[in-house]
Amino acid sequence: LNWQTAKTYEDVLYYKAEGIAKIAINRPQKRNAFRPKTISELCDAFCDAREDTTIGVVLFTGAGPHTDGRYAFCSGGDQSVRGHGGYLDDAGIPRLNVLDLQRLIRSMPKVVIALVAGYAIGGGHVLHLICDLTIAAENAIFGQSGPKVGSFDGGFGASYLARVVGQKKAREIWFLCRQYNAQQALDMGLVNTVVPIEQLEAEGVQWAQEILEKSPTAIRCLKAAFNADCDGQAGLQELAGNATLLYYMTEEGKEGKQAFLEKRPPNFRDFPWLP
Ligand code: 2NE
Repeated sequence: LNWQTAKTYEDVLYYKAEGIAKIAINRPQKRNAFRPKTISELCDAFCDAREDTTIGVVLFTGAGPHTDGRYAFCSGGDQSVRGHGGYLDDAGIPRLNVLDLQRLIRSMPKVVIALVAGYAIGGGHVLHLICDLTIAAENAIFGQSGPKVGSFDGGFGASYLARVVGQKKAREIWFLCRQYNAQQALDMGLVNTVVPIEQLEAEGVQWAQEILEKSPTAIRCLKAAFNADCDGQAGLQELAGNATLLYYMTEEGKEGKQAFLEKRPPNFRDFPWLP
């Protein structure tokens, strides 16, 4: 496709072509971890795509590879700007504004397809999860990391994950923080298909073009219908966001972040497993 730049940002690339929008996180040197500014820019681009009546499908991806040759969709919140209560914006205000982005992707009446090459980890894993469809490259790696780095997503990251892969698998994913390859993700219903990395975008465009042949109103009603079944999870998301904010203020939460930044294993041994 002849992608045209739709808007220019610092952390995000945004293109449009033939009814399709392509939005990419552009921080490959950080495995596409997001800071509050990244999320504000993503929300701006997604809002623009939602408002544009010529756009029916959004491809959401991560720019790459990094100079070390490795790819990432997104590695979650940028731990280097994590402060007391959230991720600090330029004014020093702690934010968990990725929750706003989750709600936007979920509620916009257009189809959002995640194209995942490399890592989709932590809050980055939840971002692919919340998309309507996921196409994985063969090198994709999926997982949650919160209990290692002093974080959790008790909203869609827990309850919607359990809807997608089942309670047992979702608990395994969160409690053990293992990483899963593309084939394992396909086997557990976490992604729709797996393709060689060279074909990732072309496959996304192909899926988008098939969707664009369909009735916009039927598609929007179906997306709303699939969402409605899980709408209680939207309330859980807001409550869980508050719990995460409070957890980020604790010594236990801070130990996880600090360990990641110091490139050492976390030491949670001093914190009790309360009854
Ligand atoms: C993604 C992963 C597994 C990749 O590992 P590897 O070995 O391929 O790369 P490396 O060396 O860890 O990362 C490359 C560079 O990117 C930075 C690293 O620090 C490193 O920087 P340099 O040493 O080259 O300077 N980087 C990677 N991820 C980062 C991050 N999230 N924040 C800041 N810098 C990051 C490996 O990198 C990894 O495990 N990353 C962390 C994943 C993680 O725990 N994310 C946060 C989860 S919490 C969350 O996202 C969240 C939430 O739970 C609730 C609300 C909001 C957010």
